[in-house]
Amino acid sequence: MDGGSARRISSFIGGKALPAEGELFEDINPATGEVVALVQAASAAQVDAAVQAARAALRGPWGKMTVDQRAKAMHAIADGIEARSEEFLRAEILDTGKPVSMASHLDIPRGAANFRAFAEVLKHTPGEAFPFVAPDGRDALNYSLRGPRGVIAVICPWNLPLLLMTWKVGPALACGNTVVVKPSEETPATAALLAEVIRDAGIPEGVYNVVQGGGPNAAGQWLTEHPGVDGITFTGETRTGEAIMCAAAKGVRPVSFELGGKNAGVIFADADMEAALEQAARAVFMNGGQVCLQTERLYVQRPVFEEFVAGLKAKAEALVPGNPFDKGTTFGPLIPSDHPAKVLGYYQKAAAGGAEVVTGGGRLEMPGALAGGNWVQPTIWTGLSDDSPVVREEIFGPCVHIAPFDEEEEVMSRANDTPYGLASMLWTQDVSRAHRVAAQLEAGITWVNSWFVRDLRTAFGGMKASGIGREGGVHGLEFYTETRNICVKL
Ligand code: TXE
Repeated sequence: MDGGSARRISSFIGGKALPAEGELFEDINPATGEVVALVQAASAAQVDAAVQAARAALRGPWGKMTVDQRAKAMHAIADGIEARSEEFLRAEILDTGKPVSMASHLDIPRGAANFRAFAEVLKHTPGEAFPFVAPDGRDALNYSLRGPRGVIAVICPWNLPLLLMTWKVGPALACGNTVVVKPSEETPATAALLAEVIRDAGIPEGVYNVVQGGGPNAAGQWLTEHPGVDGITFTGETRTGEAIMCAAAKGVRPVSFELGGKNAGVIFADADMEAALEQAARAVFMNGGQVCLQTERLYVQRPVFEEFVAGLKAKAEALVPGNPFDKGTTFGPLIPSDHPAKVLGYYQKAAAGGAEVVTGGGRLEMPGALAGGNWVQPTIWTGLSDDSPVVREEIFGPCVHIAPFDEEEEVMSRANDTPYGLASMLWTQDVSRAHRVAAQLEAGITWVNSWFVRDLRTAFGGMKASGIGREGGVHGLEFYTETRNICVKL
């Protein structure tokens, strides 16, 4: 097993890594259960120092850069990630246990792409200016100026650590803000590596800071409650979003949230079955089911129900769990050490609730060094009612419930009957129906005959309890910038 000996990871404040001493916590490899690093937990005073460093950097050379200069800096950061992509890959795999086949194609390249995409968005975003005649007959010019919001707190989850962190840090820096990042305590490594890349790219000290540690009564809470923070962007659980929103209420600070989901996929009988099965298998099992956009509820039209269930079962059973560094591995473990208890709890609830377990339903016993990892079986159920907790609550594991449906109207109301509204997926070869249904599904993003493809310039975020605001392209500017209105009498 390519485990690596325990190393030290620390916070990064004002251009310097803190000594890895004081309170330390363990960073665990979820594939094996081995400790891969000891992480220095930031104290309240260190969180305060990080916010002060970020504020000071706003007043320094960073605050005076032109858009073109910042865009160049964003490309330099992307170059740095690409130059050290093997290190990022290894760090991400040790923290998450995700297969190298996925991380090398998705997580690390997107880390760099997020900086490039927002550099280009900023360079090409037009301003607004309106010449008009004032009531006294004199000409006037009214225009807007966009400036950075200030110090942005970036609170990250553990499922796609580099990808989701850079999805926020990229636009924040491209807009001229400074950031204090709080990576998940489960996955601290790539935020620390990114600090080195950003320093080496010549970005002024204090622009990018990292505070390591937990959420409640720790770095996360201290950061979001800090009055020196001007805005908070967060991806994670809806209840955590509520807690952060309470913290943000003090000082009336804006938030941008992408939260939980219970995403539905709808398969009509006329779907291209092979393609639908291929993508549904990704939508359910990729990253061990730990992607916010993943499908946990599938509705399949009755004439193809049996065929679809059998097809997805075959895909689930063809997944290859194993050492994440092996190229042939296609299925990884759950990430946090306490996550199997939550997911297996739902596996038990499903069985107790009378589900038919089509495949899986328990722990996955792994050999050798992998025996101590967080492995659960890819699982498919049928036969539960729509009001079962398994069908209503976010599980965030490699599992799905499949239910049959008859009519379009019926399936839309069932798909929308959820407090969440993050993503949905729809398979049909009827173009009119595709547009009709997509427009009525209550989700921030709907994929038609596809899953997990998106142009980074489009709006991304959730409806209902799945979030507030939209990030992506120019849509993120609402949060990452402040617009000032200037009116000049000529
Ligand atoms: O998430 P949290 P957890 C879902 C998934 C999972 C559940 C719990 O269902 O089982 O959330 O996971 C920080 N103030 N998702 O507990 O709590 C925390 O330190 C400030 C969905 O890991 O949302 C971490 O950095 N920060 C999801 C981050 O919030 C706080 C991705 C995420 O932790 C805080 C991950 C506080 N009071 C889990 N409490 C998605 N939508 O992608 C926690 N944090």
